Amino acid sequence: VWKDGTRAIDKDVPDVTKSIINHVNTSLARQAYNIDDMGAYQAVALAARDDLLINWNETQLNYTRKAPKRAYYLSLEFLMGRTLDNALLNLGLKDNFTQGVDKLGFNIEDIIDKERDAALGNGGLGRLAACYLDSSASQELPVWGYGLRYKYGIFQQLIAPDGSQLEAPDPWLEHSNPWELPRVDVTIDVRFYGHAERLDNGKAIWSGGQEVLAVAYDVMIPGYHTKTTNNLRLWESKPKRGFDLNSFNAGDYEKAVQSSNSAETITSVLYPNDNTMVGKELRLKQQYFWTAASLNDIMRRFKNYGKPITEFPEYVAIQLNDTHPTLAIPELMRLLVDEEDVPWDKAWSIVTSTFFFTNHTVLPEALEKWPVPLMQHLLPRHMQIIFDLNLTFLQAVEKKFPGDRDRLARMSLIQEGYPQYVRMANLACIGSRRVNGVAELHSELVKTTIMKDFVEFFGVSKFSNVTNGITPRRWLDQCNPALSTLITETLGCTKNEWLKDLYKLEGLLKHVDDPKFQKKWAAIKQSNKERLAHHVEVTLGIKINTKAMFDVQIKRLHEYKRQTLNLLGVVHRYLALKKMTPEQRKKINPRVVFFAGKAAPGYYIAKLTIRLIVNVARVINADPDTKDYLSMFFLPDYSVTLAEILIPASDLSQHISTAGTEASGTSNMKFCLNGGLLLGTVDGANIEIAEEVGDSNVFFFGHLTPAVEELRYQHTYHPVPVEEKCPALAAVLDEISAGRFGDGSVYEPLLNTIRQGDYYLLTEDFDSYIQALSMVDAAYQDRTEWIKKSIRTTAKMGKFSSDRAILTYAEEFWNIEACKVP
Ligand code: 26Q
Repeated sequence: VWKDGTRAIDKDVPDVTKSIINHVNTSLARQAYNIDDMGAYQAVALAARDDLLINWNETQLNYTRKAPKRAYYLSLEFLMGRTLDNALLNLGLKDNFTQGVDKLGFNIEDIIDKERDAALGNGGLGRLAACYLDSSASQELPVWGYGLRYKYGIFQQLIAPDGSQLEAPDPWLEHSNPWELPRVDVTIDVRFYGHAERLDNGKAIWSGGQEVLAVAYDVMIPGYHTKTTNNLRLWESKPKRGFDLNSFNAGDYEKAVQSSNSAETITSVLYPNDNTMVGKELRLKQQYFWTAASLNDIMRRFKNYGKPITEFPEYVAIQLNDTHPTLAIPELMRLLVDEEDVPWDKAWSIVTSTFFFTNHTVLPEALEKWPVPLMQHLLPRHMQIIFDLNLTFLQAVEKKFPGDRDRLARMSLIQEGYPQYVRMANLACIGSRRVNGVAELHSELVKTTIMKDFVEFFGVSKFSNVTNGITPRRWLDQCNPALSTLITETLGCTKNEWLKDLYKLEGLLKHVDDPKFQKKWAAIKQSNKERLAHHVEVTLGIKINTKAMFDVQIKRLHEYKRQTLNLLGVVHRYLALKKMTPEQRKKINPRVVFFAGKAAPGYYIAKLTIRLIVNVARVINADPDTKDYLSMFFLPDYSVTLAEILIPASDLSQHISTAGTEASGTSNMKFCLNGGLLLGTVDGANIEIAEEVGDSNVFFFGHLTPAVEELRYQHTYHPVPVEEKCPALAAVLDEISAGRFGDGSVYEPLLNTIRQGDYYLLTEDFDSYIQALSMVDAAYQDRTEWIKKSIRTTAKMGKFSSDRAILTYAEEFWNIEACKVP
């Protein structure tokens, strides 16, 4: 029985073994005595799925009966990772399954390890969506996710012999996926191309073109210790008609299957770009296919409530995860005006009461814009709607700011030129009730930069902040079970209580000075470091000194995230070590620096950065003078699952973006929750983390956001050579150029981004970065003080639970309430 009085699923150990054996015999059609770990995983997953399904059915039935207002989270990315361990923990069945599996002669951790990640996302934005689903279900909120069922998730990363990144496909569905339920009965027609004919009063008829089927696959999302099990609906594209019979009968088989192939292509692969816009037609097709199918589905469900269409916003809230689903705005207009006969103005008021828009970046290269000719061709009716909306909108702007032509040009949904472009952020803004950023600083930047004109037009109250969060279930209880147990013992409340009210972690502060507690805390960190070292030894065949400080930077490769700064810092340290005598070196604390992360396949500089990291690592790790004091690793194929091993093992993590560029960051929260200290710039959520834990428990460096613009101006119009600006950095660059880490000419394009222009301001921040690293070294010398900082950090992470974030969305934006399963 859970604390709230609801019953957990009853499944004792004999029930568990019975159910697993049953699935081996029936679902897998195999013999129980002849099963390997992979077969065992499949049977165990099916056994857990049975329990999820019971809860899922009851939850959905309850929603249908009670007909509450619902919220929908539209995201092109859901970076879920593995499911089995999470499902067992949320169901409260981990112990019984562990024992049951043991009785059958297997080890639960080995079985868990057989599952492939569901990697339907690039990075932060996709993982945030996954954390929000976990929190919605855990808070018993009627929230569904909508996304695409990509056949291939984010590519697998390999490292070539020369150190560069190679990409391989991620066929994650090769083995059947027990966590999805195909809903062949839920299919929706989606139209592309064709012709839109205007009628009176704003209506039109859209016909012809290509029709594609969207087929629903449902993924169960269990809440932590609650019956509520929500739904993530992913769409797969399918041809509407098998193949073109006319061509087939004429003997042209290639042409006969062409159009069905093009239908299947839509959901074949996740675009591997993160924080850069790529203007490919297929990507726009994905966006429309997904928003059209989702809105149609949402509309059908709303109609089952039997309410008048004008009450749509009383029962439906839709959150747009960045601009990727912005086509949902003209699509809902089309459904209301063309298909439901709602007058244009009424339709617009329904639309603008339904949508909410989250912005995740202010970087200009990441803001989505689509060529008008492309959109006209693919979605002729939507292009009409956008032009009509724009006309009315610009008239209103003109009325409020008469004669301000520059303002009109900036605010227009259309960027003029040849070709014209549709500005998706502007459309998302005018079509939504509220707009939010993802951390305090970022939300201020949204208001003062990309949305400044819109703040002046709509008023500031439309714009706000919801600082991101992470689920403590996956990012502490699941990935760091020993720490979770120690916390539960220490706090004197149940695990359920603190995992659902993370502010309770503050209770750890009482124990900061207790040497026994400190010792246990340190021992857990140590064993997590050994777990990581073991993993690296098994997968890469490399031995790691676990007595060293583990210093970790894991995130997508991007110039603004400045992995290069970290790398150049390591080279600087290496050169300094080389100059020391053996006696001097002995005083140095050994350090192991870990990097991991993928580069977009078309991002040349990011890929070159990986290549340099790998080749610097080779030289440093092989140098007998220094290798006991400094080593460095690039761990290939970063994933949610690898993060779950790396994060609990880190002493220090780096979040060192140029101030004002990282909207929030969420791994910073994960490291701190696991007692890793933070080395970072005054950017994104780093600032709020420091506010919580206190300045003395984080290591900050670098210029602040307001300085960045001025410095960039200086770099452009009054450049100063690196040798003058920052001699220490110039020396490092020269060593690389001179070939100390392999042919230096290979890296010139990367080094030149710093020597010329230096848009991300490495030369401005290098000295203070090196200084911050020395302060880290000094702090690590006093191990007891370090452990205290670590405890204090974890204790103050309450704010960063995604439960807090999702409740803010639910209460302040969506106006939805918990809907408990009776
Ligand atoms: C857009 C158009 C075409 C192709 C790809 C894209 C695209 C895809 C992914 C643009 C952006 C993304 C992903 C962005 C992202 O992950 N942003 C991160 O979001 C996190 C959650 O809010 C923040 O913590 C990070 O700071 C932010 O970088």
